[in-house]
Amino acid sequence: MKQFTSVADVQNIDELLKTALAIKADPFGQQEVGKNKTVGLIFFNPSLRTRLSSIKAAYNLGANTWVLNAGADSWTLEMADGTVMDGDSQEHITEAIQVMSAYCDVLGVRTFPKLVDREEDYQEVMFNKVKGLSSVPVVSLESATLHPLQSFADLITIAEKTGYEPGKALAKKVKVVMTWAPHPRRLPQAVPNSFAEWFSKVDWVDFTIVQPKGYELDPRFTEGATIAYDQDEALKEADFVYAKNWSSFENYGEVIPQEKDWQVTYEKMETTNDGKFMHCLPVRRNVVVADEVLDSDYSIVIDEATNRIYSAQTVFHELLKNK
Ligand code: SN0
Repeated sequence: MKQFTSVADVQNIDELLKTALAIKADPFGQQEVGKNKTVGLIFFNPSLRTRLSSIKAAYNLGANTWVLNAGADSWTLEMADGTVMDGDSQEHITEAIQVMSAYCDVLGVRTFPKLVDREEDYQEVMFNKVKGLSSVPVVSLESATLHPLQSFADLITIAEKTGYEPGKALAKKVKVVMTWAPHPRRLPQAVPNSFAEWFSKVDWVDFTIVQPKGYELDPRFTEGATIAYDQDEALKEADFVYAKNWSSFENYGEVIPQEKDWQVTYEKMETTNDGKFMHCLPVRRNVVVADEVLDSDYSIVIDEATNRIYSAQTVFHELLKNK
């Protein structure tokens, strides 16, 4: 693995999953890999799980870390080329990234979309700029359109809960349903794009995306998935219910008012195959999902968040092992 920006950087998903399960079983067993190595983490946007799980992952590997909240605890960075910097921006991204990548062996970067210009977001202008300037391998800590560390943690979680062992087929495919859910703000498509991109490639999963009309994701990420519009129908017999809000891809960044309530309720979970409720967090209680679900045995959101450590640790392991 040369970088980790999408599932396309993974040669073999099953092999990576196998490595993750082995690392989780013996989390401090690979400390030679991280010895004298530094993982740098740059956040252009807020984070709780990604930041802390990445730090923990690096420590487990014997590596050290630094974290920079760009703009908040650094100089204000200028992104545009060719500007006359006589305003508020104090340092250009060109120097900043070259310098920061000199201070680490792997560089994690988080950038959110602006949700204004679809082309700009989907071309990953900001993320690619950082990647182009970095002298070390880059890891996505969520970019404008993808969140691969989250999807990989979701895969580890689903594998654990079903008892899937890499290389060994299950007796029956696992039914995973990703459902759109309401939210008061306009959110990125990164988490659902990435989940769709990963799970469309997992051959032991039967993968459905259910959403209101107008919320179809970019078809480049959903190829192979079953696309549905009736939530009650889709949730029937689901083994995993993966809830997430996202804004419209077609009417870019917009929110389309809904007549039906798409919140995941206890009643809806009861129609599943004793399904497990998943969400990447942070989650808006009683908007996206009812308290009764989150506080019940249906919910595995904490297991999912815990596996963020092992998804990051596996990725850092793969990027550092040959350095
Ligand atoms: C982000 C998103 O991409 O949807 C990060 C998820 C890992 N979520 C939010 O921005 C939620 C913020 C809110 O207002 O609830």
